[in-house]
Amino acid sequence: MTEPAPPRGWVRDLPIYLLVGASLLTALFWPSTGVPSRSFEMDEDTAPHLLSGWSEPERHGALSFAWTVAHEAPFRMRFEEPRDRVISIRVWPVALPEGPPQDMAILLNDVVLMSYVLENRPQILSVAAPATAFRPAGEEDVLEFYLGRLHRPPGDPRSLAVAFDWIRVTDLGR
Ligand SMILES: [Ca+2]
Repeated sequence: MTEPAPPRGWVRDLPIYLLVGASLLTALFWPSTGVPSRSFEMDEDTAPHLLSGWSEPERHGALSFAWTVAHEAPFRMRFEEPRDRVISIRVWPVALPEGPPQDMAILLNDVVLMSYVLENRPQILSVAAPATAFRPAGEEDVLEFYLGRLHRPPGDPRSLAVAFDWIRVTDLGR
């Protein structure tokens, strides 16, 4: 008698389980143990990465951030090679009038990585980005944020969705 073969779906999905597990571990222990390979502080240096749908980076004391001001806000990056990575962001939504909370989806090169319902406070979100979602070496990768609601606060001519304090990308492996 031979052992029954494990379910094929389980085998097929194993890399995903491992990636998600590594992502959660990274989220739990970073920044105490991990070092992001790329860090975008959403300041003047980040401005060239902001495509449409972003405000100019601004500062409040030592804090630098940029608002998303459209339902779609693409952010361009370039890496030396595709790899499994974890993308982390620190964000907070604009204070919304009555209605549903802000929701946001994160896409990498048109692949949906995750959808979120945001809380009304600063929060750090981490998502696994598999190597297969990245473009070949040297080509531009587009990280895109879809924002559910825009709101124009009193005294501000802009319609705002979500403010970004930083975007950090951590390499996991090949
Ligand atoms: Ca910042």
